[in-house]
Parts: sequence; C-alpha cells; structure tokens
Amino acid sequence: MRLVVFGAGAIGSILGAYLARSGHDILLIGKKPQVDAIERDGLRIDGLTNLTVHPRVAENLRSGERSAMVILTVKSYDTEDACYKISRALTPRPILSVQNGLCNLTAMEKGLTKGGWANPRLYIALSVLSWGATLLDYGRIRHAGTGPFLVGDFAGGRAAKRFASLFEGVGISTVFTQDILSAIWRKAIINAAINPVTALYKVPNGEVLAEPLRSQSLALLHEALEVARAEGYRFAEHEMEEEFFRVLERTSANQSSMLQDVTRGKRTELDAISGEILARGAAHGMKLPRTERVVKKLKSQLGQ
Ligand code: KPL
Repeated sequence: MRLVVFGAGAIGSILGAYLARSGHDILLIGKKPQVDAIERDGLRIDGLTNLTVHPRVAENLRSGERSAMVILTVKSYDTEDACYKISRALTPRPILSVQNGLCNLTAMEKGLTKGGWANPRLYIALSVLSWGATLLDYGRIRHAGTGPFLVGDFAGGRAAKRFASLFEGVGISTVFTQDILSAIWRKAIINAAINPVTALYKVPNGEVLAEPLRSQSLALLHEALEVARAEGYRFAEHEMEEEFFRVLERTSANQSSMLQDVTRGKRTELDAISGEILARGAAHGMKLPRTERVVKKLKSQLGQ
C-alpha cells in the first residue's frame, strides 16, 4: 500500500520502517538533515528491532501524491501546519495522529479544514503509543521499549480500524478503543509526570523510579489527575500510579522525548502537555503549584 508518514522523528521513522520492511511503499516527510541521511544511507533501526530500509523521503508533500492513508507523527506544535499541508496536497482520506499532547485533535481539525477538507472528524483517528524511541543520529533510531498501541476515532471505528489492521499486518500489535480521548488523557497525565522532570534533571526515565524524583513526579501526576477529573475523566488513582511505574520500568533506559528535545536544542512539547494541563486547570479555578513550578523552572532553564 502507498502511505505517507508525515514526520520523520523517532516514532515516525520506526513506524515507517516497520511498514516499509513489510513491502508497503512509504513516503516519509521530514526535515532536510534526516531526509538527506536516509536518502544516502537508508533508515536504520536498532534495539528491539534491527533493520535497515530505504523508504522514499521528501521535505514536502507534493500535490496529488498517492497515499491510501496518512500517519501523522510531527511534534504537537507542528500539527496544524502539517495538516494544512496534507489537506492542500491530498483529498480527504484516513489520517492517524501518533503524537503526544492534548491539543492535536483541535489542531488537526483546524489545519485540515483550512486546507479544504469538509468534516475532517470523519477521517481523523487518534492513537496512544508509549514506546521508548531515540533519534541517535540522522537516519539512525533506537527502539528501546514497546507498549500498547491504542487507536480510536469518532466515526464508529471507520478510520481507526483500518489503521489497526494495517499495523497488525506488519507485526505491531494494536488495540481498537471506543474511548480514545480517555486514553489520550491517561497518556498526557503520564507524560506530564515524567517528561518535565527528566528534562529538568537530564536523567533517563528509570531514574524517576527512585527518590527524590519519584515523589516529585508523583506530585505532578496527582495534579494532572485532578485536572482530568475536573474535565470529566474518572481515572482511579492507584491505576494511574501503576501505569506510571509500568511505563518507567518498560522505558527505564530511555530518555523521554522532552529530554531528547532539550539535549538537541529543539523546541519541547511542554506547552502541549503541562502547559495545557495548567490552562485547563485554570479554567476550572484550580491551583497546580507543583506543575506551575516545574514548568517555570524548565522554561527558565531553556531561556523561554
Ligand atoms: O511518551 C513518552 C515520551 O517520552 O514522550 C514516554 C516514553 C511515555 C515517557 O513519558
């Protein structure tokens, strides 16, 4: 099948590589250094999977490109712009977000509508993927940890089930859920607890299992959980804590995506994760001192 993977970061590259290995014709859209490296040497994945593939790569999506479906793996702050470009180049078709953060659905709808798609919700599928993935160098990615891949949509599974069978067909186990927004909130709570702390102290995820970072992260988890509750999501505290520890153990050797961004001097997804939790908390009149403090500290460390 011809497919576009829009976003050649660590996750987009691994998904693209799995699909290409199984014979799908993949076009990976990425930034120049990544595109150049993949064109020259191929795309190499190490760790849980070891493979080298040679997908087609480009910096931009050409109008009329053939693609049955689109997989969106850009950073959350690029979602609207990427979706605008996709909808300018392609007529409506299923599009799956594999991203972090709480704002992607809104940004996708905005971008796709601006580019001319009517009723984008009919085509949008969302997902939650908790894999440990690191961009070691351009064209070289380490796949360090797996976890569940949940997909869902707003059209009774019409879009999401197509992606689920696509990924199942290439050996990536996928679970369809009726309630993907709950799953996204759960992931955002975990990200809000782990990512800013690992980015601030520059430690791999596993170090959050020990004190003093464990208590600091758990405090962030509890604040984010309160906001989720105010938004109508009733997650049990002990279940969220268990999930938090499970993710840390499964990705213990890995650096969080936020720490990788900080290390590489890239913009982080702090606003789309903790910033959005603060904004939604404020809308409910809530005070979130621990989240506020960590956001402030990290922003001042990054000079923002
Ligand atoms: O999603 C993640 C990330 O690094 O962004 C995990 C691995 C769950 C850590 O929060």
